[in-house]
Amino acid sequence: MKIGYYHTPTDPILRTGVTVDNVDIFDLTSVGIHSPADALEQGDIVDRILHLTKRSSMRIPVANVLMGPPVNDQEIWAAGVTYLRSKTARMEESDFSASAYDRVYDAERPEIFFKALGWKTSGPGRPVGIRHDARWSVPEPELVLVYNRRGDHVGYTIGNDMSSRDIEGENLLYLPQAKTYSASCAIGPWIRVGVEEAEARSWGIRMEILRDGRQVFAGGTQVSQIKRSFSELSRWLHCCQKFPTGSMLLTGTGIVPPNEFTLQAGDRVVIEIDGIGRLENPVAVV
Ligand code: DO4
Ligand code: MG
Repeated sequence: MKIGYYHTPTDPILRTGVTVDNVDIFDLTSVGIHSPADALEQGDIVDRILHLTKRSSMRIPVANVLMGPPVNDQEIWAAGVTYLRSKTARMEESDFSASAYDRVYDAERPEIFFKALGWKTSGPGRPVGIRHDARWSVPEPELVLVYNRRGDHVGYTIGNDMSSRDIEGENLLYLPQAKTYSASCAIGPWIRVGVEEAEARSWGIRMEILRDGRQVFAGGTQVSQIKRSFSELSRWLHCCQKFPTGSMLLTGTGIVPPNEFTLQAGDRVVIEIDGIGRLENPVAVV
């Protein structure tokens, strides 16, 4: 079951919807669920939402709607150096801080950093940003853990942790500037619910980058390559802080384009995660 925000070509107002078969969306706004976050507060989400779909009078083909980011005012955080590939790439890009990546990969405490606020994220089809003062910009396709306001892990979505590798590589203290700027985070379109960690760990993640309609990068990884368990990441995210409107955690990247590759304005980034779907965004300079 997947929950998201949708609108129709003739009505720009976002409504909450659910699909079970990827063919039809049942409208949940008409039965009192005003946001995906509201849906995630329902006890026993899958049964409760299935029950509500029986009362929903609106049913629309998925092919006829446009999707928004499934997020409102949640905080978006990100874990880093959770894949061996990410550790190696970051040690290569930095002269002075290489040992920091090496140590955090094996440390008990993971790297977790603030990424974005929900209202600042780009939904499907909306531009993701590359900084005008960066020379080396890459997308980071990541599985996202979704939490309700009690801190329960209730779903999964797709995220893009856009990053300026030259700025991060120059000095690790520049990490917030390399990671957090306008349109630096894309999320969506769907939140998958009712899936245990073991099943999510069997999913593949793929990314393709298109330039003038031609593929200039393609790569893939497996969720199973994430070094840390989801409960471990969740525990550290919620250690010493609460999120009264819910939160999301990007779980790190395992797909890194070659060092000579940098994104350009007009590129399209396409990310697919089995079990969730596809997130596609054009790239723009900010
Ligand atoms: O340490 C810097 C960021 C790491 C990151 O974003 C990742 O591994 O995905
Ligand atoms: Mg990342």
